[in-house]
Amino acid sequence: MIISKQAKERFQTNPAQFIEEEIKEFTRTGPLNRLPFINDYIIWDEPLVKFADGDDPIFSEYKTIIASTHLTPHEALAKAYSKSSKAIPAHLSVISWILPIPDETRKSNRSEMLVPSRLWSHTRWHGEKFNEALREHVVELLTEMGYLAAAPMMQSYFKIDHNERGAYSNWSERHIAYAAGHGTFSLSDGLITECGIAHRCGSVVTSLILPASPMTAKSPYSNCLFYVGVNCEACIKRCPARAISEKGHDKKKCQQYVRDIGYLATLKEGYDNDRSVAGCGLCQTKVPCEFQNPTKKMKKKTK
Ligand code: B12
Ligand code: SF4
Ligand code: SF4
Repeated sequence: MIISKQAKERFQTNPAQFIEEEIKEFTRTGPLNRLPFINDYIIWDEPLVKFADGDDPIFSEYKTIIASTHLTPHEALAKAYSKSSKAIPAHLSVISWILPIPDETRKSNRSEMLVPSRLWSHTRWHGEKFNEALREHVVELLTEMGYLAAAPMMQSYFKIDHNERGAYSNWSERHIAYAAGHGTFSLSDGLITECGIAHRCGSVVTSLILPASPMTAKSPYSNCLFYVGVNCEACIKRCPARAISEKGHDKKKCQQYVRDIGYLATLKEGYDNDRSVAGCGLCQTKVPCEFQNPTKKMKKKTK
């Protein structure tokens, strides 16, 4: 990667602004953010970008909340460079982005009752390929600038395990996004951000020090209507697998359903993806949290 003199100057003047602009530019212009077989349809809207302090105690808390195997930013970066945690800089930052799903894709999924729409499914398959390219781009950019950087989800050590509740990984992108102040969890498990729940997310750990974004959420669930006392059960009704109830999200039921419809989707015309990753996301569309933080409206009404 060749970085121009002007880009280096922009980086030195304001690294945080530079990183945010680069992520947005890569999304705006990246060929992988388009579906050439659907008139260059754009997969992702403009990303939201935030930063977490690598020393935030929440990362150690995840060892209890998620699993002891969940990596802290220090562990994730050290492992990527095959070094001990002590051998890498003491202070780190985590860059976290949200890739919002555009209106047309969301609308197409709203009318579905069993299998995700073709566009939604392409978001899961082709969209994640773009997300991978974005992770690689950010890592390359930072290493070219002389910093250590790694995208834990792209590392060979990234893994998904299972416990009695279902699947969990050693680098949960949603928990990283929560730490960066992007939003909160919900009854359906999805992360409700300022652009809603219909999105995918990604992250990179770096030795570049960036200003931590403020954490505005009052609690880990405060953007979900159900948890702020509103009788919202829209996601419960939307889930064809009955995987969501007032007790929360049953990951095992959800995973089984997603696997089954992956197969069904490959039988439908135009779903050109691996059958295990056709997606579903019916609980993320035709719901009040689809493209906004629904509790914001409430706050306005009660003012
Ligand atoms: C394994 C996996 C699955 C599994 C399990 C999902 C799950 N809930 O973990 C299955 C196959 C079911 C699945 C399904 C889907 N997935 Co998936 N999946 C993953 C993967 C690879 C790992 C998730 C992980 O590590 N979870 C860790 C466990 C522990 O999380 P959890 O059980 O939800 O955690 C709860 C507790 O920790 C709780 N909690 C309890 N106490 C406390 C206290 C505090 C302080 C906090 C913060 C939290 C907390 O909060 C959480 C929510 O309830 C990630 C990619 C990644 N690397 O992150 C994508 C990911 C989670 N999937 C994603 C998506 C989009 C989907 C689907 C919509 C399918 C699709 N693409 O159409 C469905 C939606 C399911 C749902 N309702 O959430 C997105 C989610 C984005 C979003 N909008 O929220 C991710 C992040 C991929 C990405 N790169 O964007 N997925
Ligand atoms: S549909 Fe309602 S209850 Fe379900 S996650 Fe969204 S706001 Fe929460
Ligand atoms: S992704 Fe599909 S199966 Fe899983 S909880 Fe949402 S609607 Fe239900």
